[in-house]
Amino acid sequence: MQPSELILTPEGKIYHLDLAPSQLAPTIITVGDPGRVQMVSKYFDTIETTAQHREFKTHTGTYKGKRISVISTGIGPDNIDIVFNELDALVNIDFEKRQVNRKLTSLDIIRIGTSGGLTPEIEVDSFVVSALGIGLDNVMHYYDKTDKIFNRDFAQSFIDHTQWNPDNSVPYAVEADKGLLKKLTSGKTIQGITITNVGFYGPQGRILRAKLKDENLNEKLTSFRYKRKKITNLEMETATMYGMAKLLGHRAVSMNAIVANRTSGSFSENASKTIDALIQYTLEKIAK
Ligand code: R1P
Ligand code: URA
Repeated sequence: MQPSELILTPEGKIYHLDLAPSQLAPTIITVGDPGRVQMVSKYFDTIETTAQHREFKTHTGTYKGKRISVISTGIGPDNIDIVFNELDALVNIDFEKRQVNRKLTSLDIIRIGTSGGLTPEIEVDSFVVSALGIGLDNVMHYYDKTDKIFNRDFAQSFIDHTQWNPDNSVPYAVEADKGLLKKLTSGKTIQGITITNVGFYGPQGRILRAKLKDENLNEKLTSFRYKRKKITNLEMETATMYGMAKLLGHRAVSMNAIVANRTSGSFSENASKTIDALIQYTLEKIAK
């Protein structure tokens, strides 16, 4: 692998994450906000590594004896392409030989993020575990061998129902890792279907001053059903994470703190408290 493809720093660290292979734990929590890294690591018993380059901040340590890395991805699917390729490189590429390892390693990757609820039942301050992500971004379409990863029937049904504008993207659907989904689900969570889109305003149907081509998009998302299941929430990373994880042989699940409800127009009065509760819930479940 050429230096232009596998980019390493003079210290032998992967370029964007600024991490060496020994600094990454096999269980990784991703958060969007770099400020949320410390909200997670403050619960660790120990912190062995801290790193930051651009929006990618990492703390690696232990929680109840389990080694965990918490990494911020920043906002959006484009950053997920960077983070997932570099996480995979840290465990599956020999940086000295610049070759893929013969024996591959699978990581457990758990997102703790914020999200907007799409139906009245998905109340502000609730926790949604995404059983499936619908990707309205295009990151996955650059990769080969996605046929076995995508749920084509689901995506087609979504395209038909929404009369999806092909100028926007080609929607795809990917499931969570079943083992992690089960582990992170309880009576405190709702299993849902999560839409991942490329923006927060227009792509999520928010109108401040710029007019939208389709002002009814969110209504179409709310009325969509697949085998009687509804779309529950909107955010900006989950489907891309699920696609990249499956493509590279890792396990991923996305935990959503619902901070807004798009049908009632409400926003959490104490989003930090809800995020903190989801962090504590997720850490407890991972440590078991
Ligand atoms: C938008 O405000 C951001 O919040 C959500 C979205 O996915 C997007 O990244 O997640 P985070 O709170 O993890 O950043
Ligand atoms: N994050 C999003 O992407 N959308 C919301 O409505 C709330 C958080």
